[in-house]
Amino acid sequence: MITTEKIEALAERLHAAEENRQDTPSLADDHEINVADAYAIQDALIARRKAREEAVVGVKLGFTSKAKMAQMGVSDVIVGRLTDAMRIGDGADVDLSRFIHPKVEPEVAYRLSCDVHPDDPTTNIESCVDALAPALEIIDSRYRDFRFTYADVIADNTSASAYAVGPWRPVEDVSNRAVRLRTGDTELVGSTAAILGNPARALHALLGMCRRYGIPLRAGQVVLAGAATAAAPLTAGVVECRVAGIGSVSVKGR
Ligand code: OOG
Repeated sequence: MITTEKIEALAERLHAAEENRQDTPSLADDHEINVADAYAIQDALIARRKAREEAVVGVKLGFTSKAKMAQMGVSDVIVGRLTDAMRIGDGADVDLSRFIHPKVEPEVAYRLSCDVHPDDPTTNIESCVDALAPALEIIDSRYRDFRFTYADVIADNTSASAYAVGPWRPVEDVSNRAVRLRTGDTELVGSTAAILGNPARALHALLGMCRRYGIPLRAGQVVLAGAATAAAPLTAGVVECRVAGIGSVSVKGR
């Protein structure tokens, strides 16, 4: 376990990288950080966003798909926080100059209808979900060349940077739906089954992680269940995620 001073210093380094749009080397190059330290750094990073008047509006899962695990060379699920400053309207423009080296991923979003109490063993997270939607997540690792260890990426709030959610609709089983991510010159095709076999499983994984790391889940928050394909570079032009039977969401890079 590293000291509180070290946690604050490393959070400051990642926060400055995000604010200045300037990448930074992996923390693991010169620090020994375990997973608990990494979540503590993430907490300190979120405290800085709150000090900047941002509100936490949801959570996101990462590495819920084998394609993403293989792309980034890691093997376990991670959780990060979404703030209101990260939200982009469906169809809205997104200014590419606010990022370092953004990538985009097609996802499924869930909406929480009640506060979830991770410590209560009787909690049924699925009964606290009232809607789902197609979603796009923009990841923008603060690390040089997206090169990071498992602890690094947790500390960096799991590369969370921006997201857009399409029209909400009632919850249904979306365990095996085709997912298409279309950007200017790339089309990636996958399935919701890539998300832990069924995106609903991501909710259970989330509950376990929130229990372990003391992350609160509140009514109205959004849960991004994780990418259904590998990530594609975010470039100028329209980017669309379409999930069979539940619709689409897009943003326009400028
Ligand atoms: C980490 C974030 C991965 C996902 O859906 O798997 C992620 C990264 O690849 O930079 O959000």
